[in-house]
Amino acid sequence: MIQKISAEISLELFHEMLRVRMIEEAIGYRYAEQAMRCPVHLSIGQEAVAIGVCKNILQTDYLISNHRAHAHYLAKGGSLCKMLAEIYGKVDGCSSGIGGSMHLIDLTANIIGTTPIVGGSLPVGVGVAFASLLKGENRVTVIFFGEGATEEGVWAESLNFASLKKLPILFVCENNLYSVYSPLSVRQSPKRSRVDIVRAHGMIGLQGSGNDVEEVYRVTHQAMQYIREGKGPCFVEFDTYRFREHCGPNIDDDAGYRPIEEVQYWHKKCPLKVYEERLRDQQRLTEEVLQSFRKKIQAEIDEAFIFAEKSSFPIFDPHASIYA
Ligand SMILES: Cc1ncc(C[n+]2csc(CCOP(=O)(O)OP(=O)(O)O)c2C)c(N)n1
Ligand SMILES: [Mg+2]
Repeated sequence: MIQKISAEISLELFHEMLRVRMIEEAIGYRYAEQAMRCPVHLSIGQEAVAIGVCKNILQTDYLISNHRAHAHYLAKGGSLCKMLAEIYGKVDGCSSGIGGSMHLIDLTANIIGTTPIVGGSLPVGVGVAFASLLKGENRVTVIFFGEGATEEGVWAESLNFASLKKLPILFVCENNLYSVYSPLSVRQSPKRSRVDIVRAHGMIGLQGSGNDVEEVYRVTHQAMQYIREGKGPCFVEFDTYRFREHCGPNIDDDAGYRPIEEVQYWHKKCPLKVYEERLRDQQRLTEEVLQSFRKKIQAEIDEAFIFAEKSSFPIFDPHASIYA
């Protein structure tokens, strides 16, 4: 496993997490204007998983994700302008304005799609990887899903087929401990280890802290080496926590389904805050650099919102194909 992360990579990891955080905070802030035309599932608090994973993958690799996909899409190099236009339901959106936040596609970045059917990203990603293998491509397919997806039957079918065919897949489980309002403890036995399930299918399974971007980067690096050597699929599970409500821009700490001590514990482990402190201690990040990052990102966000607002609404044609 790689031990040292260069100053250059660490600043990039921080910058990319900050960018995703600022973009989603802007979406949250402007959601009340009611110009966004779809529900949004924000990844605020979970950025380290998307960034640490995607730092290890190439533009040519494929990505499939779920309903909570903004961070994955942005980390993989999807266009921000097109993502915001999509959320605004506009024709210049990455899915022509008819998909919304949960159906993001950017084929120029090899983001094949995102799906809100829990577990749905699994078989779609397995199919993409199988097709890629048959075509003789040398690409990895990365599949993101929440821990809720591991309660769906299709989870077992996907693991079995991926392992049987030694498909080049990185399965990424973002375990934020909740499926909507239900904690993991009322859904899965404490003895049910997802890593053990994966291993029972003859696959490699690794775990790490999803709030430590360097740990996510290192664990994923190890997994990707194995996959790129043609040894078959790999599963990684990262523990993390969402800071906003399941769906929507609000903070719902007073809703009562999550103990306040638990919320506070995870806020102390905020991936951005923790990493900013570490980089400052290591003298890799100065106040000046931080402010220049913020300024540049804010300018990009402002421009992207203007792009989304100026774009027009699509004229719905049920026979049109965005793949044409
Ligand atoms: C098959 C299916 N069942 C139920 C739902 C409703 N639903 C949408 S998101 C969600 C929670 C999924 O939890 P998890 O996979 O852990 O992802 P998270 O929202 O925590 O990121 C549920 C139950 C759905 N979209 N699809
Ligand atoms: Mg979850």
